[in-house]
Amino acid sequence: MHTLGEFLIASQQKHPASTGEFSKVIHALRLAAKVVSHKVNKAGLIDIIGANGVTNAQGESQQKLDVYAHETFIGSLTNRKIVCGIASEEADDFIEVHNSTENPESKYIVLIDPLDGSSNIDVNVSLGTIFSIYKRISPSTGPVTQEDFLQKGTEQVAAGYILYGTSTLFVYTTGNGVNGFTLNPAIGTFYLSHPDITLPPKGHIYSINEANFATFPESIKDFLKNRKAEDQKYTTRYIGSMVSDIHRNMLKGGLYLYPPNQKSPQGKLRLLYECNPIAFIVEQAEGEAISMDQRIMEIDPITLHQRVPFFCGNKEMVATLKSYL
Ligand code: P6P
Repeated sequence: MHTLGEFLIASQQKHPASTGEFSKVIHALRLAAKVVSHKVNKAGLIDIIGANGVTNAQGESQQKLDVYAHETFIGSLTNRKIVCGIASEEADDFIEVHNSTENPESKYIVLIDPLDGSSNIDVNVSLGTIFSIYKRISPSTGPVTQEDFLQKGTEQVAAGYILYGTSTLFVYTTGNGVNGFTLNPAIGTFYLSHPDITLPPKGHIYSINEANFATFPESIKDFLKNRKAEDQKYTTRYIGSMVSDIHRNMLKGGLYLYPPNQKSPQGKLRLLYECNPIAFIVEQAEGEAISMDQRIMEIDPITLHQRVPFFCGNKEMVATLKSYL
């Protein structure tokens, strides 16, 4: 069975010109994933659960594991001097990795949500990490700039998520399909367990927080009302941890929705390190990802922590939703 390491070597061999630098970025993310997985799976036993009394860039109370995950991924990516910049949900501004001047060939930048769904930490529900990888567009002789991070989702070189669930799964795409690797914690190796993930053609699951129904746009209200019509065969599944909802919908078919509402007029999810990477993965799995009437990956980013309405899943379910928008 392919390990993630072997898969990376095989993938790299398909690109003779590659310097191996990209593989090193995935290696760094893989290592951090193992460390965070170990901590997440022990969270109940060591004093790492709960809030640390700090509020993050999103105005959300920072959980200790959030910070731990942030520091672990940042550390793993910067120690290997293979990226020139990082943006994280847990940091107000982007982080320039200073080797970018000493090591001008470090051309990749990473945007990351180190631990999504952290409100679930204390109740033992699965969590996820989401990452997005671009090539810098500013001159390699200078420091990274804001423009390096505000690229459209279509410019992504790679995107992935790590799901800390009943097992730890590392799922990613480089634009040639989506592959999933399950961690064997006994030996610390990720094995190819979900080759070429593709959404089933039909979906009957929709994932949404209907507590916000009263202030959804009318188009969304109509869509939801018709999902409940007695002849429909739909069910709702909403974990409150997007990576878990997305992963289940990828395997079983379904539609994830986070519409604008009174509490979150632009929606809650962040374009750069949540919506774009998930959109890349879902599109590579033959699904679709939109924000009201436009393709997520076509949105021109304006700010680092920008939020957008987010809908993604089966093409057939997205097409039905589009007919209401
Ligand atoms: P709500 C977690 O905070 C998150 O970013 C996603 O993982 C999740 O799907 C969503 O927010 C839950 O938000 O408003 O339904 O609690």
